[in-house]
Amino acid sequence: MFRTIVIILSALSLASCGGGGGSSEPTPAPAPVPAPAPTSLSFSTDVEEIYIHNIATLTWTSANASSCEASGDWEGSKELNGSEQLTLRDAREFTFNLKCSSSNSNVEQALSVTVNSPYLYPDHWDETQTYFNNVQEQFKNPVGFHLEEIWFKSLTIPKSRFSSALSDIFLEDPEFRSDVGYDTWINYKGSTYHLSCNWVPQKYGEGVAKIIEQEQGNFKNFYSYENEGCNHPLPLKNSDGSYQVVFPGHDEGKLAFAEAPFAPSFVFNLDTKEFVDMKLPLGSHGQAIFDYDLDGDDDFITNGFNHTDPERGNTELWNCGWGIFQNNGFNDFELIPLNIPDDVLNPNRQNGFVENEGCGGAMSADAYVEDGLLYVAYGDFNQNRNNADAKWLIERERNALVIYNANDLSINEVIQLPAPYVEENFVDLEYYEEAWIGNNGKSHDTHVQFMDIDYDGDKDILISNQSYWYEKTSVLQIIMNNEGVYVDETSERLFNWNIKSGGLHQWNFSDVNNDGYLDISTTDGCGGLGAASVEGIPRPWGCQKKVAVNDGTGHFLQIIGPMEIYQEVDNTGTDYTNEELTGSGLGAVFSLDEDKRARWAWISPKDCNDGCYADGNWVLYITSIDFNLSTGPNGIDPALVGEPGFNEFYYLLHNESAQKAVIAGEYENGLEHYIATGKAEGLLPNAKSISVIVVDTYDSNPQHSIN
Ligand SMILES: [Ca+2]
Ligand SMILES: [Ca+2]
Ligand SMILES: [Ca+2]
Ligand SMILES: [Ca+2]
Repeated sequence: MFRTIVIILSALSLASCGGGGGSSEPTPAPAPVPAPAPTSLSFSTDVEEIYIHNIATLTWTSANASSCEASGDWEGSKELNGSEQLTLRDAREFTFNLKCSSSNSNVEQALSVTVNSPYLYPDHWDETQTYFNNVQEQFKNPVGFHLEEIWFKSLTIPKSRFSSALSDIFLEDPEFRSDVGYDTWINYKGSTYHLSCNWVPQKYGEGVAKIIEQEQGNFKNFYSYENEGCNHPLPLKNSDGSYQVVFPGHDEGKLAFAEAPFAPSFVFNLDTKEFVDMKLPLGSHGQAIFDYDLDGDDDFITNGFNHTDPERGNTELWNCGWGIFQNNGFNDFELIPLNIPDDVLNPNRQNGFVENEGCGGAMSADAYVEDGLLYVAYGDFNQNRNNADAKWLIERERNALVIYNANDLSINEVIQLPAPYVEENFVDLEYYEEAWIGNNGKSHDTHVQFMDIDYDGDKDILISNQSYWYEKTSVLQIIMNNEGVYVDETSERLFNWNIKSGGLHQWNFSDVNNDGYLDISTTDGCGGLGAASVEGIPRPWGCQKKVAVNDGTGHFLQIIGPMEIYQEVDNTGTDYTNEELTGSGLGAVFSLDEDKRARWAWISPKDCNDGCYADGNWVLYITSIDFNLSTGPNGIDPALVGEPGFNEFYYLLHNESAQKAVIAGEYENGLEHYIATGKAEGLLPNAKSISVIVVDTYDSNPQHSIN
């Protein structure tokens, strides 16, 4: 451009000379100084709003400039054209000024980038701490494990992330309620089914099976089936992806009428949405799903299998009470009796007793098959007391692991498990009733599950230890398998964990935060403080509705509990002694839908709270969280700040320097510590380099093993 202008100026001079015609040499006129073009600048950013620790790229192009200078939230001399990546670490509005200049003009532009914090903390620690302190004052024994602020604040999901959709339903049954019954869920053909069934204390044959179908938080259908009683829905999955949901019969309401707790069993067909009577009474207190014949179709083990006892008018005695339901298709099971060590059966009691006759028993069990052996862990285990030749000597009131030959179910080995946590660690424990002396003991061990919770390749054992006394307590006992030696590590492995809660009869394993490690969702009623009453404790506080994440090495921390789930109910009711308040409606049934979104379905009487009956009018709630749970602080995705895979619980638990720094207030959470110093120091952000993930991505259904 400049060159072109010069040439034009020269041509004008020549023309002027030609017009002179004089004798002297022409004198060139002085060239006029050209007016320089003004400086210009184009300045842009690729993002206007980001989360902290993310990068904004600034790009600029100048013209007619000899220098560029940055100011505001960046500084220094810049190239005339360029781009720069800036990692913005503070949550605020950043302003970037760029001024490009020549000798006689300049231009300045400003950009702004809004930087947000993704962190959202719960605001109810003080409230929660007050409840724990008030309850603890009443009791000699602990009310929970690791109830420190750091675990609550760093990982609890804030109440503000929950919301509920309400629907009216009608069901004319005053006994429609949760207790005593437990729940689970499955996802099937795009829908999520929340499954529950119960029996009613002191009432004969008053059970109801309840199934709520929802799709992405939208209520679709409610299926119910009045029955004599049951307490655990068992969704059995087949290798072809189909399901049948078995509701094994169980009605302890009959005990008040001096009858055994047998009740008809039934099965739900997910395609026809029909309940089908199995014509099979059971007293199924405790049971578990496993694959007995390793064919990919779920089978289950249960007690209460001896309904054909001739003393009850039946003709054939199968066994002492335990058995396996081998799944051969919809409502098609082979029933396989299973003896407890030292059981002695009597084929025909009409002919009198046989030597050593008698049955052992157990209230709960889980099983798995490996290398030709069937492993069964029994809770509230006891052996045949009449057997003078008892072969397997397990102390009274202790739980046991029994190893059978899988082909003939003969017993290979019996291993005594550590004493129930409460019996070993609590003071002044009492028996629930005399009949439990020497049998159940001072703990009621209501549920058992094998799971390799620390991902080291061997199966650990979880048992629910309850005590039904003044200090009503539910402990999830964690028994680690250390190369065949079983060790109680409960108190080291549970965090932010209330044990003054409902009876903990069931929990499910699913990967709620999508890191490949199975987490726990617990389910039970709102037993809470039992007979005790503590001023100002809201009723939902004692509900056994936890979601707890696994750090990848078998430690579990509660991230969600009843105070977050039940935000719509009246929290002011505190009367634990009023029978009316103990069980109306359906407690929150957890699910993880196919999009990995955590939801709860629950039912409450319409326009009345806590214990009333609204003439069949109920409100069905579907409570959802507004994001997918992940492994960062308070469940956020750590990728939001550029650290995918970071696990807040693992990091704080296993890196003491980080934990101390956060407790001291030097960093707002573990992730901030990691970004600031821990990463450079080589601190581990998760368990992945030290434990073996068996499945990278679980589906959203409950998992029964990690084989
Ligand atoms: Ca099977
Ligand atoms: Ca026990
Ligand atoms: Ca293990
Ligand atoms: Ca997980």
